[in-house]
Amino acid sequence: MLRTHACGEVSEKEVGQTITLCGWVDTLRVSGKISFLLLRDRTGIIQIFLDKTLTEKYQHELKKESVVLVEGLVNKRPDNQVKREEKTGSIEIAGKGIELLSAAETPLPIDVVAETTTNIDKRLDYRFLDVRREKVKNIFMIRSKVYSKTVEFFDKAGFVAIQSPRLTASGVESGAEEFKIPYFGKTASLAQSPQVYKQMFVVSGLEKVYDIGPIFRAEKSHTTRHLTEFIGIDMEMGFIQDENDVMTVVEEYLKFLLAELKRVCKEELEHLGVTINVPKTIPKMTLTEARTILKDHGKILPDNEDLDAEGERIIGEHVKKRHNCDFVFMLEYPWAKRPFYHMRPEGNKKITKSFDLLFNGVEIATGAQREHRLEILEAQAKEKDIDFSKMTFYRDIFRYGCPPHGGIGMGLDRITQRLLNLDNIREAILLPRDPERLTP
Ligand code: AMO
Repeated sequence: MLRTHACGEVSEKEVGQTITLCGWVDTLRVSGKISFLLLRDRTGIIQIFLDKTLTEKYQHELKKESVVLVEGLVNKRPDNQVKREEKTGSIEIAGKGIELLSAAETPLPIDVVAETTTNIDKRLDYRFLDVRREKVKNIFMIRSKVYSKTVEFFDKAGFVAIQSPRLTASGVESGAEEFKIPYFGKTASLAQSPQVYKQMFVVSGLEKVYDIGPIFRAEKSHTTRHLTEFIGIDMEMGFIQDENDVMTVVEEYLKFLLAELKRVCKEELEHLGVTINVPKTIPKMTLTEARTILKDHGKILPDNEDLDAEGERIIGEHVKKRHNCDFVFMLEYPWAKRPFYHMRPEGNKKITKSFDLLFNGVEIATGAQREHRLEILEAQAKEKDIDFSKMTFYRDIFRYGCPPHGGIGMGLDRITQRLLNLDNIREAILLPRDPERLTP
């Protein structure tokens, strides 16, 4: 490796040692004939003292954001010089030699400063520079842990990781718009969900599967919660009694995830000013109950309608007040609004055995028990005017021994957005895709 230490990891233990650091020039403060270089890498910022010779040689070369290698001696700093923003505040490096590895052009296209006034579009155009800001970096450090802790949970809970195809012959998620692309003289669709495949591999005998990967939706939505490409966390499990079994696993997952994030992302969360509340249990509410609450807020939700964004917000606030919980499972969605593969309870054809999960008043997941009885599934498809005979490979799943099963699809980007109270989902994904944005 080029360096012996990372900037944020040098401590008083290294005093007296000569070390090598690499990083970006955060600031160069020239003070008369000497200067102080604040060198930054992923772990933090460290101060390097440059004497007259090094200052003369480098003061015009060390432009902000240039990448340098510094060799120097670790010294203890007098207390009165310690700057709070520097993680390694009690020590500084006496520079012995500098090598400019890559000069940054000036001016920088966006501000690489703690608080920027650059608008989000410009920041996204130069996302690799935007991520050099600590706040933005922390969002992605936390998102990375949301991903890895999700894998850890499902792995420990006995789920099998599958990676289903994203190039598909036809759409698999009824209701969601498909991106069509040319495919060797045919037309393919980019997967709008791994729905078919996760059910298929429960039926294959793997019993419990999860699939984390990109999902494509050709929706012309210009909202703060929709993307055309997002990361889905999908799971499916067999031999369930009903949809409550799925919700139980999801509750365990969230408790694990949030407790682990609190533990492993302590510093990042503190820096972002985010407090995580791990729920003891997640309350459940039917849409019928929600209708009454909404009515009290002057909002009418018709029988066959889904919650809209405002409805979700009102319910989220109600649950927070009543149960002191950031989450709520919403139950019994109307058949009119759910896909044909959701199971309906015995004796009530108007609702489904499905649920949504709201996090701080925004939907982050949809789940259900699936209809596994072929004749009923065929009849349900017919009711929704879907030609089931054309869905041969989906139909086959139910023909050769299919356990009762159910699952859920969650959005990694939405979880991150809600967790960190970000106004816009675009802040929670490195390179968002929406109807206007296809670059970088
Ligand atoms: P659904 O379409 O509700 O359900 O999607 C599941 C979850 O995916 C996320 N999501 C999105 N995130 C960002 N941008 C979008 N355009 C977007 N669309 C959806 C949300 C949402 O809750 N097959 C079912 C899941 C299942 O039943 O298992 C499905 O895809 O967080």
